[in-house]
Amino acid sequence: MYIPSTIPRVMLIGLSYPGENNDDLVSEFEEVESLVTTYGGKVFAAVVQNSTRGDRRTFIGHGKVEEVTEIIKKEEIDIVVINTSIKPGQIHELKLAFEKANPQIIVWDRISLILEIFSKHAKTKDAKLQIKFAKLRQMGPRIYGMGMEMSNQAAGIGAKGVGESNTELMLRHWRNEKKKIQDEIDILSKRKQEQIDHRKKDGLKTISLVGYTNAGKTTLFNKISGQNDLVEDALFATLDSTVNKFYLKPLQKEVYISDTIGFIKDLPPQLISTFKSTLLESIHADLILHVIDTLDPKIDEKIYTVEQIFADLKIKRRNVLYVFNKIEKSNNIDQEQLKNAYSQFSPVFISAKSGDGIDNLLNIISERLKAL
Ligand SMILES: Nc1nc2c(ncn2[C@@H]2O[C@H](COP(=O)(O)OP(=O)(O)OP(=O)(O)O)[C@@H](O)[C@H]2O)c(=O)[nH]1
Ligand SMILES: [Mg+2]
Repeated sequence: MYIPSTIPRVMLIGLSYPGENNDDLVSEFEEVESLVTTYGGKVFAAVVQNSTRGDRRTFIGHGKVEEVTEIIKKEEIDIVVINTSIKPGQIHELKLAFEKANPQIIVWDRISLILEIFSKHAKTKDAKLQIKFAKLRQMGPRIYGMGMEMSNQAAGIGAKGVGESNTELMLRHWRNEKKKIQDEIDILSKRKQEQIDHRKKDGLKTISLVGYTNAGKTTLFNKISGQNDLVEDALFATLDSTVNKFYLKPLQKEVYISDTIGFIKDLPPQLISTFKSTLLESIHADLILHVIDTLDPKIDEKIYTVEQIFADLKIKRRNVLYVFNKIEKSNNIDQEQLKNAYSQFSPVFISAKSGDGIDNLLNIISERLKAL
């Protein structure tokens, strides 16, 4: 197949964990590969490194660095993605080493890759700022400062204070930038909070859709609210949240519904706190629909991941309703077993695609909202 050169050629470095079986390893690779696809790249090579290696300087260790460098050259790799989170200094070291094979090489860890995806898809000012902030934090003063050094050279500015070393200068610059963005985010968050309060005063209830990425939240959002938002078989297409008003027939009232970013395993806590402003909408909803892909072989693990994030965000469990989606295809799934396992979350079974179970879901939502 002919691949145009505009599609970045990506190499993955996966981690194998002690006691991990092959299936787990394969599914981790599949997940990171779909992240790469969502980014717009294509995977041309992959290697595995033992997670316990943890070399201080390069994380993967000297031997692996050599091996990867060889492959970068042979496969003409543009981006190397290491599927875990590592220190900015280690990313820097890896980049220096891999530059021997490709002077333009880009090295990302898992968080950087996620941030790049968000960057590509962010539409609102709020989302863009949050990403900028997370990236800044992710890079750390040294890598961020390297960009500054170059731009200062180019612009001929030597704005160094008396007795200030380069490192101090970079740190100061990095801190100032962070503060500036944080202030802007705070202003927007405040405004958003005011909108939420305003809606509350209207007396209209809000329901929000949350869940693991690709569960079908946006499909359900479109189905219920009659919107036509982007649905993609891709991991979290967007960081923005969308709110729409619709008439909830059984309740005979209008309600708000919000759709937002899908969660993912290993979304680092610092990212969650950065995206809190985006998630405000969900946190403050009267009812949260946790949308679940019933076809997913890793269903329990993904439910658990989302639960963990709920806990981080201090979302009350009694506000959560489990919505098992994609049932039109899940012939082999034991609904009774899921019902029993998650009985405390009043599980509902639907297909956002075919419309199966949607009327029942709307009835249940109405009952829950009435009871508030
Ligand atoms: N078979 C089937 N596929 C569905 C159903 N609902 C959604 N999908 C598919 O699942 C994929 C993901 O759907 P989205 O609605 O974009 O999922 P999402 O939860 O919004 O994903 P993120 O925004 O990435 O978090 C798409 O390919 C949908 O067509 C369903 O009821 N049945
Ligand atoms: Mg979506």
